[in-house]
Amino acid sequence: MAFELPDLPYAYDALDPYMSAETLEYHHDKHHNAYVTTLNGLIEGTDLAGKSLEDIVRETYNDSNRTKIFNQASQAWNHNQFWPWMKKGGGKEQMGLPGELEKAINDAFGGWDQFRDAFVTAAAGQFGSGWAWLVQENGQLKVTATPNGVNPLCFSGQTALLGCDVWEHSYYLDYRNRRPDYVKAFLDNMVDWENVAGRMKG
Ligand code: MN3
Repeated sequence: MAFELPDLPYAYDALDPYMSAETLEYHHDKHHNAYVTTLNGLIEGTDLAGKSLEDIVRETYNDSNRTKIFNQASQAWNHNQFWPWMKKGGGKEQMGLPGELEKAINDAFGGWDQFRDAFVTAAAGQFGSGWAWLVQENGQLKVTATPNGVNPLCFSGQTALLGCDVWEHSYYLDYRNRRPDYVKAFLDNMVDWENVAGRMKG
C-alpha cells in the first residue's frame, strides 16, 4: 500500500489573511504531494514497504545510507500533522486555550506570554529550514527546534503536541523574510488548540 496525500481539511482560503490560499495550494498540492510520491518511489520493493510512516521515520533517522528516505518520510509525517494543527477561527486570540492545556503551559513556562516568546525564539533561531515544536516529555511540556524534517518521533519519550513549519515555502509568499511575524500569527490566529490539547498524555 502506497502512502496517499491526505486532503487539506479546510478550503484553501480558510486561513486567510494569516496564510493565503496561494501558500496553502502550493504547500499542500506541490510540496506535501512531492514528499509522499517521492517516498513511495524510494521504498517500493524494499523492506520498508508496508511499514507505517512512524516506523519508517524512526528506523531511518541517523542512518546515513537512508537519508533520502528519512527526509521524505519525516516531511510526509510532519505535513500530515501540520494541516490539522490549524483551522479557520483558530489561534489563542480567536479561540482561547482549553483549560488543561492552559494549566500545563502555565506550569511549564510560567504563562502564555513566556511560552509564546520561547516558541517564537526557537522558530526564529532555527537556522535554515526546519520546524519548531511544543513537545511533551516525561509529562513536562517543552519547546524545541529541529533542522529539515527531523521531528519528535526521532527522540524517544517525546510526543509532538504542536509543530510549526519554518521552511521558507511555508511563509515567504505571505510574510517575506519576517519569520517571527508568521510564527506569532500561527500561534495567535491559526493553531487549533483543541487538537494540541487532545495530544496530551496523562
Ligand atoms: Mn512544508
